[in-house]
Amino acid sequence: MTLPGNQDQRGVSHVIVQMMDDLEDFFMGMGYQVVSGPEVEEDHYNFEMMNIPANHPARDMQDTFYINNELLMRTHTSPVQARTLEKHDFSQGPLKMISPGRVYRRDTDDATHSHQFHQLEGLVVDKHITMADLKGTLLALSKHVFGQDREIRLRPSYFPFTEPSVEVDVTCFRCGGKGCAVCKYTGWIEVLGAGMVHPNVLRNAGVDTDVYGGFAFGLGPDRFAMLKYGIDDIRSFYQNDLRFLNQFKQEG
Ligand code: 2U9
Repeated sequence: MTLPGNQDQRGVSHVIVQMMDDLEDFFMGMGYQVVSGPEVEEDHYNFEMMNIPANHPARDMQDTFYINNELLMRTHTSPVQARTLEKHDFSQGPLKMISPGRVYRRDTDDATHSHQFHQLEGLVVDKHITMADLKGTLLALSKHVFGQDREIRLRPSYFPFTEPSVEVDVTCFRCGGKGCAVCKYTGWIEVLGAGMVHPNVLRNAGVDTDVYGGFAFGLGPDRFAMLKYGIDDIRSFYQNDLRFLNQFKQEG
């Protein structure tokens, strides 16, 4: 009776789960639905539907773990969006969705690469969607995550599934854009990829491209958490060391 009781250890949401929860809240507040899908995916949805046919050079950068010729570990969460777009009934309104989840690549693990990491992709398809809609959305997102004073810039880039495609930089949250070690003295930090959905991708999903268009973006919750908390090694997320994980205890 007089012995001290056993103190239960209180668990902590994984820091990447916390990051994804926060992003989900942000996008749900703007009317997006959150959709998940299979991690073992068909080649058809992971590559063919995304305008990456067999022998496309982009397959090299997205080499993955193959179960057999048709089944693989998904290399991005885009197939969730392709599946949702294919089923979407536009007479019920526009499609606004995000797909957070785990993805896989044939990569050698080091401080900035992991064979398994996370993505959160977004997709909006409706009539009269422009690049201004994309830029406003990404600015609101960047301010939400990195601070209300942030600005963004879009640089031309290439993805098979968007045209035009952009890479998105945010002004450095540490120095405000003056230049420091965090932004490698450029004032800018690359945080996102995005673009207007390629007409081939819309047509693959049965969407009438004379009427509908859209934008899409992708970000890495691992990278976002590394930037936010100054974590220098992505492998820390996956080693389950409680001394690391317990540093991200939430309030309350
Ligand atoms: C559909 C149509 C278009 C998703 C997109 C990106 C740009 C992108 C990377 C950023 C860092 C992934 O986490 S990351 O490695 N993603 O740059 N993703 S546009 O485009 C889509 C998705 C689905 C149907």
